[in-house]
Amino acid sequence: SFVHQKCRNVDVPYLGSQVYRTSVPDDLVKWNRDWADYAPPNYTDKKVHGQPWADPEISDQKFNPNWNAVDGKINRVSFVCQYTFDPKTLCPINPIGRTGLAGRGLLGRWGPNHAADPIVSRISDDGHLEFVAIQRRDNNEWAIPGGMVDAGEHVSQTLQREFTEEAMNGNIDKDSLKELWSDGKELYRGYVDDPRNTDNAWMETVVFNFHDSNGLLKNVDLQAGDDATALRWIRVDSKEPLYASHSYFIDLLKSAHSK
Ligand code: RP5
Ligand code: MG
Ligand code: MG
Repeated sequence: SFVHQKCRNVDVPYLGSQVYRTSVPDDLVKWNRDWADYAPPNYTDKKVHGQPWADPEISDQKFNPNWNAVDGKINRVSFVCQYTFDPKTLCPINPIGRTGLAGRGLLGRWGPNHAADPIVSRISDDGHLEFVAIQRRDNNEWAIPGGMVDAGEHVSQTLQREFTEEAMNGNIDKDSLKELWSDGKELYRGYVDDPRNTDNAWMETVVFNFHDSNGLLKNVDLQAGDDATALRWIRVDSKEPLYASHSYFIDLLKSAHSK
């Protein structure tokens, strides 16, 4: 079964910090494997505290979320399973297993943090399937231009908003891509092996493909914006390393187009 890798990296400190994860061997990822002395560092970035997009501390008396449910405007349902809780800290437990770090790191929500990933694709003039990729400002890796689902936002809005922000530098020329957005196909929904994941907070996403069969993007100025510092088309067969689980999502894109 699937074990996460990128959120167990011990070669570098956790993004934006000096904190190193406890090294978790493959065979001790699952929580049901005994590891009596497991005591990972507890780390939540200061930037997270007090943000409108972030939860309070678990111990905060005023914080009474509806776990495993749509909690007002926040989706706390996991695509993976009904998550459980650490009996000592009462924090939600990563359904894939240990990551070597407790707390939330850079993530705002305890439990699932929901994102959406728009894969905008086309066939190049010389016949290759390719997609719009951006370079992330936080760690310079190439990625699908995805982002977090805002409170109360519908996933279909997140997909368009994030693409517009990160790959069109905010140019709101909505109508030119109307046809593209109306014909999305879901490729994936579930856990993301994101390097920011912790034992108590993790990324989940919905991945949609918007394939430009009609050359609509020829009339659109693609340009990196917001959290993206560069943009380019990447061929699906380039084997180029991508952020988090994004290579897997591109494999799904490839299969969807080879049918
Ligand atoms: C990944 O992080 C998701 O697949 C999505 O691409 C991204 C969302 O986070 P930000 O881009 O907003 O940092 O796990
Ligand atoms: Mg974004
Ligand atoms: Mg993003």
